[in-house]
Amino acid sequence: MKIGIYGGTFNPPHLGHMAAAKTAAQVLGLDKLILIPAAEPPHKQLPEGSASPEQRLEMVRLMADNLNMPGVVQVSDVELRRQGKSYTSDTLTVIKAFYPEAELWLLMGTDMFLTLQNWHKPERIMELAGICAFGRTEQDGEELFAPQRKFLQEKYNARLTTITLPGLVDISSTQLREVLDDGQGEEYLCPAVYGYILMNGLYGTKADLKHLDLPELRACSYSMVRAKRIPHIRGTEEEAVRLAKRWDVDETLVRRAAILHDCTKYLELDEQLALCKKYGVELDELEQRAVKLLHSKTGACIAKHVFGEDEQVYQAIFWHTTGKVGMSMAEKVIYLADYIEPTRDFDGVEPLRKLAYEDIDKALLMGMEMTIEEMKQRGNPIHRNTQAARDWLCSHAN
Ligand code: DGI
Ligand code: FE
Ligand code: FE
Repeated sequence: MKIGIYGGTFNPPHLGHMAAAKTAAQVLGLDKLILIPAAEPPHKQLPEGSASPEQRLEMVRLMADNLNMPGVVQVSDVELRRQGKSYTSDTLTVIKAFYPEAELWLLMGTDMFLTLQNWHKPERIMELAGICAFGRTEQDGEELFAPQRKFLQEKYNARLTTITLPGLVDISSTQLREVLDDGQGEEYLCPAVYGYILMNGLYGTKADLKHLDLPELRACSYSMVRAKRIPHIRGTEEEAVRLAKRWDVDETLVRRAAILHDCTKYLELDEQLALCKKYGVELDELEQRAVKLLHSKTGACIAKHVFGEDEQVYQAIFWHTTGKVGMSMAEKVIYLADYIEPTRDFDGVEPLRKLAYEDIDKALLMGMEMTIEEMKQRGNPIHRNTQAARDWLCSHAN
């Protein structure tokens, strides 16, 4: 088994780290790639205004999830759990003990590679792991790389490889931190990581969460969900805008509702219940135990209280899972967009898509009847709002 180890301060993790991780995994043929944020880097003090170790760990987790390499990429908090400076030699020792048969590769950027002999216990590092250095281009630093390679090979008998990163994102975390407080730098970050930075006011970003532009609102939403849900949220936004154009509904309203509609989807039941309590949402008996029915309510609360969205956005999110009697056009659009957006794939989605642009009420009725049918098949209780919405549409869709 080949295992890559990619450590660093990740303050913050950016697209350059992502490209390096992806390329290294491919080029080296890694079975596993472990990302390890350092608690206290040995070679430098963390600058003032840095994110805390826990926040850096959280950002690395977001980046890892967004690398979309399940089963390969994982994040380790070994260095955060260890007291004192984060020495790579210690970390490699721990990993080697855990995977005694594995071939380890330590990944690092150019600067680190050129100073490897100055690290704590370099002989131990190179005994435990091969070194994989990233270059920007084929020629990049070759005049520096070549003598360094020769030196490390002769002195430490090191296993070395260099990989070039095509289209490397030319930014450092240092530069990024400098521009983030001016509202720049978004293009160098994975949206979910950028959203996390904004929501936590890191690096001097003091975004007014109540008046975010669309890209920032998207970033915040994506930072709250698993990466695999993002295509669905993007799809819902797209579909909602198309439906809004067709049915003459406010585009911005449905866009903002779609962006946020599933933002609390991954909260546990106890967290959902706590939010409902905090924001005074009353729940019936079924809702208190059916966690899937709660994210629409808590999502609406976050939209209103955290992001300052208006009542219509709140309502559209609130009713997106069950529907209700007397739905507004915006509520209908969000309900349907969620149902038929381009990444949805189930029996009957095509006729439903067609119908949504011909007769929105008939499409809604069809959607609700499909949901009811599915609930019955799965043995799930049908919520009274789902049933009432269906009956209401049945009485006036024809
Ligand atoms: O959040 P999404 O997956 O995009 O879609 P959604 O908000 O429509 O949620 C769908 C889930 O909600 C699905 O797992 C079934 C559940 N659900 C919808 N209506 C009812 C329901 N569950 C019960 N028990 N009763 C309902 O009436
Ligand atoms: Fe949902
Ligand atoms: Fe959804």
